[in-house]
Amino acid sequence: IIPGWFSEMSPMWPGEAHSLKVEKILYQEKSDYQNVMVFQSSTYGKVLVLDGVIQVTERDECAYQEMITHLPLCSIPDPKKVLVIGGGDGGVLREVARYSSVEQIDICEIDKMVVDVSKQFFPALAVGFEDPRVNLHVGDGVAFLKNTPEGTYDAIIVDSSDPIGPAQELFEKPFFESVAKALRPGGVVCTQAESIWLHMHIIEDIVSVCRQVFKGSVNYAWTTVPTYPSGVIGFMLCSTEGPAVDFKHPVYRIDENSKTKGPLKFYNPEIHSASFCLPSFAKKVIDSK
Ligand code: AAT
Repeated sequence: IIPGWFSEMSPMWPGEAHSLKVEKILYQEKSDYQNVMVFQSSTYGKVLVLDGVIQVTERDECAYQEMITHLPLCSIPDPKKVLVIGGGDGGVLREVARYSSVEQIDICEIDKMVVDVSKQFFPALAVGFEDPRVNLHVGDGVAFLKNTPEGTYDAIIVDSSDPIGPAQELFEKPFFESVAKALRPGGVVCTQAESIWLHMHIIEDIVSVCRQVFKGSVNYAWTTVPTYPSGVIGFMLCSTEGPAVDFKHPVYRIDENSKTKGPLKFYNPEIHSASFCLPSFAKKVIDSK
């Protein structure tokens, strides 16, 4: 441990720890679910940390929030009802709000403290909560989906933390089954699906569960996020039985000239298609499932 630096250590990435220089610790509290910390870093702006794991930094949040949102929403023609699980910082909501076709945005975040801390320290993320289409539910995403009527959503985005702690069930088969039920035929899901460098064993399990549960298509995409472990993070993109979804060729393009929202920083249609190209070692495992 280096004094004045934050090092991200976890049994999920043994033997390595990415570090950021700390200017100032701005917040530190224990919620009902996890330790919540915010610090000012020297090079990535403000950083939100839950149970010692980096969730967002001001500098690279665009890569994650834009990809986890626009990969699913640009893959279907006119998304209307969207559910976000996790994502209490509001960044994904901000991106969903770019679609004029969207009529309803539900979010189920387990930890109210994440929402409050984001409103206090991350206004550029929490702005997502200001959209009038947003309905915030504070609770467990697993329970929320169990009570969702069948066929409710066009798209579900699972912006969850790692499978140690409150997000564990969000990586298990019963959860994926309730996601599939809550989607309309030909509806899409995008879930945070860890790193090909660190978690091939977890990815392998998720892919094989998804192939059993989702009768449309099942795909893995990935992107770079410098402050996530190993610098990359992936997503599972699946669709339910119904109108076919070709994830690799986006059908909808966002109006980047919209005066209120401003231009995208990371996502574009080329990077959308490219994110499904996998290195050979990962392709071999994922295709074999
Ligand atoms: N956009 C920020 C990135 C995140 S945040 C993950 C959120 O999921 C957290 O706010 C956490 O409180 C919430 N969460 C965890 N478990 C549940 C649950 N069961 N139901 C609802 N919300 C939940 C993800 C960062 C990924 C980090 C990769 N190393």
